[in-house]
This record gives sequence, C-alpha cells and structure tokens, in this order.
Amino acid sequence: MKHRNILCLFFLFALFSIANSCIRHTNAPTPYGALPSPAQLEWQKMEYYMFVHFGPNTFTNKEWGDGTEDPSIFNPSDVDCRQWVETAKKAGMKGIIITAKHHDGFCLWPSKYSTHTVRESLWKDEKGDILKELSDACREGGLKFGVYLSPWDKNHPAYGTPEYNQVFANTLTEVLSNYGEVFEQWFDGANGEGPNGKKQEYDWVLFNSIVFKHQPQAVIFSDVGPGCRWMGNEAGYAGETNWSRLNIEGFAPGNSPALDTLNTGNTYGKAWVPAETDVSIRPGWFYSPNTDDKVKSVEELLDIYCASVGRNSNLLLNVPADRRGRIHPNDSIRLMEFRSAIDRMFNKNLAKGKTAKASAVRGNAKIYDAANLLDGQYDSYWATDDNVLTASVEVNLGEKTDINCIVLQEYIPLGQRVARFSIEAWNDNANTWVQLVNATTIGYKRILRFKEYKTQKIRVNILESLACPVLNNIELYNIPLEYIFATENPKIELIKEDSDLSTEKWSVLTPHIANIGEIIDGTTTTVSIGITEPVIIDLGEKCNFSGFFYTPENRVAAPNISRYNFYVSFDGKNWITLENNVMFDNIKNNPIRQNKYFHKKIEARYIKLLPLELSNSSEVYNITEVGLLK
Ligand code: FUL
Repeated sequence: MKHRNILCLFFLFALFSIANSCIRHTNAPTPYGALPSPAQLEWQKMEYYMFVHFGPNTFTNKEWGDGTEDPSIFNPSDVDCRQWVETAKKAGMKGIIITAKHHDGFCLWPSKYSTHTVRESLWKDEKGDILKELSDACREGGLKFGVYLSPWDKNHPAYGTPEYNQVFANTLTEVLSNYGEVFEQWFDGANGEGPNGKKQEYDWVLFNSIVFKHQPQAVIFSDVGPGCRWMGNEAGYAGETNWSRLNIEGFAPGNSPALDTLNTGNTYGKAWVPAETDVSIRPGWFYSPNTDDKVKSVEELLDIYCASVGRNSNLLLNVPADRRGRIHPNDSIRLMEFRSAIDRMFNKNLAKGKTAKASAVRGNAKIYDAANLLDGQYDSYWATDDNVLTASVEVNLGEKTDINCIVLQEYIPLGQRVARFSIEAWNDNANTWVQLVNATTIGYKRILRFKEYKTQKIRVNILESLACPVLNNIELYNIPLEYIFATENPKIELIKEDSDLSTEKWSVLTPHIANIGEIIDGTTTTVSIGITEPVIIDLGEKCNFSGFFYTPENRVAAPNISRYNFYVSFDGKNWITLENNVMFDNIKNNPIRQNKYFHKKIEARYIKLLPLELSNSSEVYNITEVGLLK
C-alpha cells in the first residue's frame, strides 16, 4: 500500500514536471533589448517611400540656397501634387515626405512666422500652399504624408539668437497642426550660419516635444532619432551589418556618433532607432535641367533597394519636383521601370507552399514550428528554446530548383537578435551542404542575392544570436539574372567630367605633382594635394567663361574642399578675387560635382582655386576634376 502511494506521488510529480516544462517552453520568448514602438513597427512595414525636394533651389540649379533669393523666383507653372501621389503609388511607395522648409528658409506654406514663403512668391497670386495641396492629395490617394523641416535657416532674422528656437517651434506647430496626420517628421541636422553670420544652438528637446504633442504617432527622423536614424551617407546603402539599436545618450542631431556607427547601429544599443536610407534619384537633391540625363539607372536603384530595404532599413528615395511642379518624365519613367524590375524579381516565392523543418523548435510546440516561416503571416514565427542560440531551418522545395535570392525576416516586435548566419544548398551528387552566403544581421528584412544554384533543399543556419532566434519569414526566388548586380555597397556611377571649354591648351602650373594633369583630363581619377598649395591653371590663351566646376572625390569621408576662394588673372601675377570664402553645398554628405556660376562673364588667361576649409580634416585635399563653364 505504502509502495503504491509513493509510486502514485512519483507519477504525479513526473506529470507536473512535464506539464510545467511544456508551459515554460510554450511561453513566447521574452522580448530582447530595446524594442520598436507600435508606430515604429508600422513605419518599418512601409519600407519604401518618396522624398520630394522642392523650393527656390528648383529654379536656380543650386543645392543650398542662401536665403537671399527673391521669393518671386519660386513660380512653378503647373503644380500637380496628385501627379506626385500617382507616381509614388505606381512606383510602389507608401508615402511622401516634402521639404516644407529647406536651409534657405523658404516656406512652402504661408507661414505666419516668416516673410519668405509661397505667399511672397508670384505663384497662385500669393494664395498657394504646397503643404495643403500635397497633404490633400496624399489623403485622397491613400498615401502617408510626412514633412522635412530644416532648423538651419539662412533667411530668418532671428536665426543665431535664442529667440529663434521658439520661432522654429512655432513654425513646427503650424505645420503639424494644420495638414492632418503626419507619419514622419524629418529633422535635418545641418547647422550653418544664418543671415547675421551666426550659428544657432538648437533646442532639440523643445522641437521633439512639439512633435510629441501634435503628432504623437509620428516617427521623428534625425541623425540620432528618436524615431529613426540617418544611416550615415547619401549614396543609398545601409551597413551590411545593421542593428536597429543605437546608443544616443550624449548625442544630438548634428553631433552624432561616427558615420560608421550610424551605418551599422550598435549591437547592444540602448534605444530602438532603426535606419532610414535617404538617397536621390539624381546626383543632387533638387531638380536641375543639368541632371535630366543623370537619373539613376534601374541597376543602381535595385542595388540601392537591396542595400537599404534589403539591409534592415527603410528607403526614402528622393524624386525632385521640376520647374512645373511635377515629377519630370525621365524620373517617372525610371521609377516605373524600377517598379517592374522589383515585381519581376519577387513575383514568385518558390518557398511558398513548401515544407520547412528546424533543428530545434521552442518547447516542441506547434505554434513555434518552422512551418510559420512559410505561411506569409507576419505575426506567426519560428523560435527555439531560450538557451538554444544556434539552430538551422531546412526548406524542402520538393524538386531541384534554381535559387539565387533569399528574403529573411526577424520578428522584431520581440527585438533584433541574429548576429551571424549562413545560407547553404544541398548538393545530392556530393551528398553535402554547399555554402552560398555568409552574413551578419537580419532585422526586419534581409535580402541577399547570390550565384544561382540548382538544389532541392536550402538551409538557413543561425550561427550567432544574442537571444533565441525568432524569425517569421523565409522567401526564395530565382530572380532574372540581369538583376544580380553588386553584392557590395552600390557605387554612384562616375560621370566623365568634361569642361565646357576645351582643355587642350591648358597646363597646371601648381602644384608640382607628377599626375596633376589628371585634374583636367576628363577622367575620374582623384589627385591629392597638400593643403597649403592652391591650384593654378594656365589656359594657354585668353578665354571667356561664366563659371567653374569642381568634382570632389566621391566618398563621404574624403578630404574634399568645402570652402574656397577663386581668382583669375591675365598675367599669372596680379590676381582678381572672383569668389571669396564661398561654400560648396552639401559636399560632405553628398560629394558630387559642384557647378559655380559668377555674377558676370569673365575673360582671363589664368585661374586659381584656393581651398580654405575641408569637408574632413586632413593634410591634403582631393580633386577629381576642375573645369570651366560657358
Ligand atoms: C541634407 C541637406 O543638406 C541636403 O540639402 C538634403 O536636403 C538632404 C536630404 O539632407 O542634410
């Protein structure tokens, strides 16, 4: 009898332990680290949306206006925000962010707090309002609406004084309370001098508080968030390793962590600040007829897409409005070609309806099974037990299939976890797994293109994870071979830089460097010159010209000229200063060719370019090309 009791007790205990362990393991994984807010999650799911740069610069071929432009130059002939919305929708985009106020201070709405606005322009008899037209068109078309505002204001008289912060806060309030819901507030961290030569100490706490108050669901973009972060370049690629976590303490917009850190995030960062990749479809951000033939190719755009959306970042693709106030046909045609390329790439998910099995499943429970990876549902996922940090999932395609692209997703509502993984294919002749790719982070989405492989089984190996892996999606594709481009960071296509004037008779007098001729030969090689040496060129004879161009090295960290003096001379001894202490616009973040026009036509035999300041400190400065403009 006593024996039976003990046996019974033992049996009950065993039952209890099994039940207990099942309950323990069928609990969802504990969230890991910083997490996205519901608004950040919604934002991340948008993936791809449009930036529109529009303002006085649209009419002046400039990237940065200086705030002294006559507002009457803003006179678009045929504004049609519905056309922007239609174009964005057909391109597959989910929203539009407009440059409501750029560094020149010009407001695209009739602001009470400025005298430099659409109201002072000739457009629509002083009654125009781009923010109204665009927000209405977005609402009608079902796109989300976002606003870019630059605190740097080269026009406002209060800029550079403590009062300006309140002016900017009022401006912000106006924009955020009059045009309906705003999905993203884009703060430009650039901080330069205002009309009185002074820089401003920005009150970011105040600015953010205005957004929290009037648009609590809006994601705030800046170098360091808090909603999402700049990913450190304007060329269109997030880090191959890209964590959505970032340490932001002690930093502010304009005083951000190193560009590399912005590009990759921090593995153990304390805040959830996912990356947004902002890049322009043209070399510059604003429309200029000079760039009508320089719209990025489908290949470049696909590389950018895979290096942004495909690397755990949203893509904010700039498509400037032209002088009519519409999207130029060269850009819209390219966008349609790009959209159709994406559709062709991802039109048939070869893993759909196939089977998946994992080396480990959380509590062996069905709700965490590998089948969840193929069910197309966002909220069902595969996970392992808490202590299982490495595991594999095998997708069986049923028959040998050509595969050259994989899409993976981590279930980020529970945090970002995977730090290293590989993709393998089964080779049944050799009876072994063959490695196709080795990579680091996944995050919200990872897209990897690789050399085509014919196989029946693909294996995803999670090799390092900060907590048990939690993935909700695997897709496999055989994308058209012409879409397998760069697997590295996309490079901006280097454009051959010809001078408007023939350089046949030119010679570079200083500096004396063996390859100095390469700065006037129309090629894309870059020459480094000691900072104390100006460039002096003998044009061989008297020439007429009205401007010059400087092509820097196309690399964000390069020591390019950011401020300069430009002189001309008839004899190479007596110099006339044509430009004194002038900036090259946005050259640090977007190092592209800079065209500078003088106020009048010039005749001269010699030219001299003297660097005053560099975009990155160095003992040398870089020149790819210098030339003259007719
Ligand atoms: C930068 C600005 O200086 C550029 O002109 C452009 O607006 C880009 C998106 O942000 O900081």
